[in-house]
Amino acid sequence: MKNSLIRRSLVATASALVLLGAWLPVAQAQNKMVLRISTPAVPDDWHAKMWTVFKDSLDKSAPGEFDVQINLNASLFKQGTEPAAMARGNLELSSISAFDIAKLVPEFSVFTAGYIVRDPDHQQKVFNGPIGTEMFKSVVEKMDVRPLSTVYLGTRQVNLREARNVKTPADLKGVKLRMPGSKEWLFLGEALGATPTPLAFGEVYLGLKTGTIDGQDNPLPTVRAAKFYEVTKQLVLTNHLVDGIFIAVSNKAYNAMTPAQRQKVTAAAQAASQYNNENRMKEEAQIVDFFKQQGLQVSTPDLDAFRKAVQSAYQNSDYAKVWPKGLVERINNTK
Ligand code: KDO
Repeated sequence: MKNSLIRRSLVATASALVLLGAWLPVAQAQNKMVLRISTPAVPDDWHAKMWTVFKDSLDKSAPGEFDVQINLNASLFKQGTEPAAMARGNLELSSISAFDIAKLVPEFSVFTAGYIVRDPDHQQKVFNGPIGTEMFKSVVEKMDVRPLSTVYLGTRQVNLREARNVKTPADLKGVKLRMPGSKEWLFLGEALGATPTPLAFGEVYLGLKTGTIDGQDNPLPTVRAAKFYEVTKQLVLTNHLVDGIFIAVSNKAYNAMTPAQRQKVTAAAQAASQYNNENRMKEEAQIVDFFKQQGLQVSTPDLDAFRKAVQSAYQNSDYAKVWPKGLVERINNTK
């Protein structure tokens, strides 16, 4: 009788311990704030690798507090749908482009215009100064997401399937130039003189290979990382857009963080951008030789002709009508 009582209580204690053991890790995981990240970037590109820097930085500064989940290749959300997913509460972080922002904050289209931002240093000064502060305030209010840092995506160049003599925008007439699928992007392609064709980033390689498009535009480190050089013959160094993306967190996630966590997440985003920016600039400075070795023709067009045509296309467009008075001058005067 006594023995069976002892046995029963031992069994009960053991099962309680087993239950507790199974439950504890769940509880710990539940206490961690999940930060889902989605980006179309390919693993070998700097703005994909930077997310590992973000994760490592947070794991160090806030051990056990966040569960950072990185999803590359647009495997979680389609390119361009990330801001809406963040606003709905289905995604916590992403890198959003000026083109994504311009859809909801029209004056942001100034940063989708070719030949406005001069170089990566100018870009950082503009976004880390008063212009960035004002513009990001509108983003927080109108998009329900908060930009945390500015990532230099690189300087966009034209990359063609078949080589041709391109000196001025007129030489791109009829060229089916792939652009990401929004009207702001298509306008840029048109301003360059081409026939813009919308296509998601993940479909560009095949489009170039099969000839459904004649070319695409992207910064050179991306042309390497996504292997577009395998299916194209020419790079035309138009330097038409010093492109930026912004590491952004949903307001919902940000508001759920403690002040200390917000500060750590912001610091991690800044470390990630810095890693990207330094490596990308270093690579851009020496990457042309790589393409030459791969057999690509690398040509420099008449940059003044491109600059004049693109700037006048924007100045005469509806986009420019919503740019606050004096903004372009303020951007130009940022040194
Ligand atoms: C592209 O689709 O060409 C683009 O460069 C647009 C950027 O805004 C960004 O989405 C980028 O693709 C992806 O991150 C893939 O590099």
